[in-house]
Amino acid sequence: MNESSEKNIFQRIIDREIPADIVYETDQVLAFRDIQPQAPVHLLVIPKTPLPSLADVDASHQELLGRLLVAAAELARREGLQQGYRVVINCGRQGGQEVPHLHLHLLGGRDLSWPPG
Ligand code: DGP
Repeated sequence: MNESSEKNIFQRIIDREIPADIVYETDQVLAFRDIQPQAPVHLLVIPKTPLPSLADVDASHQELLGRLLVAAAELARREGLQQGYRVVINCGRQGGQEVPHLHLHLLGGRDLSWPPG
């Protein structure tokens, strides 16, 4: 298996090996539109550094996690989500996480029900 085939799909987006509709980028954070949107606005906000899931986070990631949330809030403003939105982190198999690279879902543009299924 070569290095490229071992990468998860989000790492390949970070490395520009596959295309994505990128809407935000800093030195540490990338955001792009979800390929299977569950709402009129559905963005994924990810760290550029490899970090499989929230379960792998420790105190050394505190600043990075703050940056991800600040990016989500900024993007919600940019996307016109003044009426509200939801930020979701799926963690692990039972949490519904499919891609093993930490990501925040930013969902908005419609009424969102609670609790999730
Ligand atoms: P999760 O279940 O929390 O791991 O969500 C993964 C999300 O990633 C899911 O909503 C679909 C999205 N996704 C999967 N593959 C791609 C891709 O190649 N490009 C983009 N833009 N999104 C993807």
